[in-house]
Amino acid sequence: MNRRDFLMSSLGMVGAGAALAPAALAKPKAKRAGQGDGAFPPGFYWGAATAAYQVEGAYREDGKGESIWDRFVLAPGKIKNGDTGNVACDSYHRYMDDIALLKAMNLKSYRFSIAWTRIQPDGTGPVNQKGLDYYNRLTDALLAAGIRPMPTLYHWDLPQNLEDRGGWPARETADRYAEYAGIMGKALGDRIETWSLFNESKTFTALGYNQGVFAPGRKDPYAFIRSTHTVNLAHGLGYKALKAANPKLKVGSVYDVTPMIPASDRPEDVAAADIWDKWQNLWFAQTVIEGRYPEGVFPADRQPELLNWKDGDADRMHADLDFVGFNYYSGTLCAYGKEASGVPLIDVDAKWPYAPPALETAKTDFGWNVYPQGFHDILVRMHKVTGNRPIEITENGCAYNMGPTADGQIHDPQRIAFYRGHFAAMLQAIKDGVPVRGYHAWSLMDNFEWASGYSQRFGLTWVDFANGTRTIKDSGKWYAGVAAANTI
Ligand code: IFM
Repeated sequence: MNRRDFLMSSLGMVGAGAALAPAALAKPKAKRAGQGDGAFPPGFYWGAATAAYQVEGAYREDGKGESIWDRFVLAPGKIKNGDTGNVACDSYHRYMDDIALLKAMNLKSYRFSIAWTRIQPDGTGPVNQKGLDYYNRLTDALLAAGIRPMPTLYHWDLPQNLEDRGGWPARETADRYAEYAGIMGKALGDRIETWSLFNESKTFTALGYNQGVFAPGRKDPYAFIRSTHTVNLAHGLGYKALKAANPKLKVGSVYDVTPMIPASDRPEDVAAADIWDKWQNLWFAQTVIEGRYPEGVFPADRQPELLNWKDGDADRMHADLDFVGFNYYSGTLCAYGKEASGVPLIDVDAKWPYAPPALETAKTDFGWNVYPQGFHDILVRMHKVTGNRPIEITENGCAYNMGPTADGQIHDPQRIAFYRGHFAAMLQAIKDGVPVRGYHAWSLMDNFEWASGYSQRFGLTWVDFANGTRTIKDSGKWYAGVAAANTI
């Protein structure tokens, strides 16, 4: 899509309050899908997602070790309002409440993550049985409720001990990760079939090692680039460890993707979009699936040194993923420029063309662009990389922060509008041949939103963080209807 088409489609969404009007968001796609033709494929998994550090709390209970987030939240000024995940939604104790929410919303899949530090408090060594027991309980309760457990092994909470030994920039961390993956495959593989290796590799490496705004808070571009390679190695090694634990396991991974839209037809802007597509969308997903990096991001003669590449790494990082998870939040407009993005540059990439002007769309309360068309477009784009593998939407959602009104209910029409528009876009992608088999809303409930603490609410359920009580929002009730009918 060129800039003019893009802007027209974006402006179409923001005109005169259209962001609040579900019909306006859904209209173009609904027409293309055909009236009354809003059915999803039979057996489609409707679900919701959370992550361990964001919901569990119990940060020192039952032998849990310290993670980089347990440490990072203590650094002054890093987290809005000084919030921490020490208690969060208290899901470690209230997981049955969470399952009741899933049931009330008619959901058949729960994507949660496992805290490595509950299993191996130091990221290496013997298993902490009490930590494992928690995930045994959660798994068994989900299965009893008829809900598929879909764990992610790593959602950003590296054991602090491994960070002290070098963290993700150190190759050893990939070996430790594979050991942990094997432990989990053996422990839960008899009951859980579908496993995700990592959540959003590009985000936790960049924000944690380059920009310093996520744990562990480092600002070292060279360490950052190495960390991306270790994470790719860990994908391959972790995949093999899970398969060795139980060959029947279906192993995938979760990538956050965004359509890169050239800001103009100028060749420089088109090149900017192309290189950022490789760096942001392909660097992990395509690399793992194909066992090779996309060309042209770094100068070929310097790449091995930058990555700390060793003979045999192509095989080590390769993983013939059984499915792929995609997280989608918004689109990105790309224009040629230098340093305007605030992304620190290193000497070899001083020519990286990247200076994203703001997308001209409606915004969520977090300031993120509402751009459902991009959901369709990025699915069609990534399908070219993932081939016939099944795709699951592992996250999609929006932060709107309205709370209970006098009636005790949470009226959040903006969130319903957001979802309605994105479901229409996803359905169109399915009709266009993208094999999407499941969808997980982010999030089942309001939770700890990393550096923003509790200030941004992504939940279908309102959580009162003073006492942990949960109230399903209007959007959650609406979603329950979609899930039951398997149609929009
Ligand atoms: O809360 C996060 C989640 O942990 C990873 N994906 C994006 C969400 C919203 O920022």
